[in-house]
Amino acid sequence: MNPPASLALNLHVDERVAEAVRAGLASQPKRLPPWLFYDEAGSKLFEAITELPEYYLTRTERGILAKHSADMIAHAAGGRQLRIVELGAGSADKTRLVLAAAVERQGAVHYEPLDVSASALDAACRRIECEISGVTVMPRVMDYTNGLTFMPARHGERRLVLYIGSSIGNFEPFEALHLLRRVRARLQPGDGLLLGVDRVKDEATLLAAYDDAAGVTAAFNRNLLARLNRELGADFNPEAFAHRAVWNQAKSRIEMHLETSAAQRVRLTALDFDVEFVPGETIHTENSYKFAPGKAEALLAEAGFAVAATWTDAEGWFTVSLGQVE
Ligand code: AVJ
Repeated sequence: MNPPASLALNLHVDERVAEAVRAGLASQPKRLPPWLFYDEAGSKLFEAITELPEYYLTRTERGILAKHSADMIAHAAGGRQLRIVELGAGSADKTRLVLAAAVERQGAVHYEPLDVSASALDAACRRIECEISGVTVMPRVMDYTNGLTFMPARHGERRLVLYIGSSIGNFEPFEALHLLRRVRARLQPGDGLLLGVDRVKDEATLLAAYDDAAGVTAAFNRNLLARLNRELGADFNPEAFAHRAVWNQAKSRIEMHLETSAAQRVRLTALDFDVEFVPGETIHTENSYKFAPGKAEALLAEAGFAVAATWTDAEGWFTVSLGQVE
């Protein structure tokens, strides 16, 4: 038997990546899952996106948290000590506002960030422990879309789960509901979930946020192909693919695609797999669902939460809702 191509290439292939790429590029239309964006280069590009003038999401949510985190914490705590868990913590930049409000109210707080990226968690922990005294960080590397566990809460404590940043927008509505139900199943009466979602707004604003003038989002999208070159020994020419952002009105979502103008054949050596493209063919790389007023609250209710409050910005562009277990 021949040794696997990955050995000859001296690549350490992540089976989860290999499986997702094989399935996605064999389907029609072709697709790749958005979690593949976040290798080291992709995570850096995403951080750059959050600072773009067109990408209103991060600064709008930060504004809501800056203004209302004390109120959010008071609602969630209801006179008890809070323990905070965060799903997909990433750089945990906006989380610091919530943690500072919790420390302000109760003196000290346990913070349990969960993320698939160990390097992102590491950096976030160091920053938080250095910058906010009173926060004890207990990071755990976890893919919360597969299984979800929390540290046991102490008697009399309440748990607050943070799921902010519009991360839920990457999921199909039924997947989002299942995820929130799984979170709900882990919680006790009194516990809460703080959910940040992006709202439907005028198409031009939405499109600009996913197709910025500086081309950072285009680079973020194409980095996916560069990642396959690096990790799977593929020979994509990322520049041969155009970045496309589309507003799908019927499904209330922004879609990102990569589109090739010319026919080509790409080899993924580590997978021993060839992929053919016809002119104009696309790879669907992301959905980012946008919520109509009341939709986030309806989703929380369907997942078994009582909606305690929703906070928004002056323009109603982004919302943060608190769901509680009764
Ligand atoms: C991290 C999923 C919230 O959908 O806005 C940013 C990712 N994609 N620009 C989003 C993203 C293109 C982002 N989320």
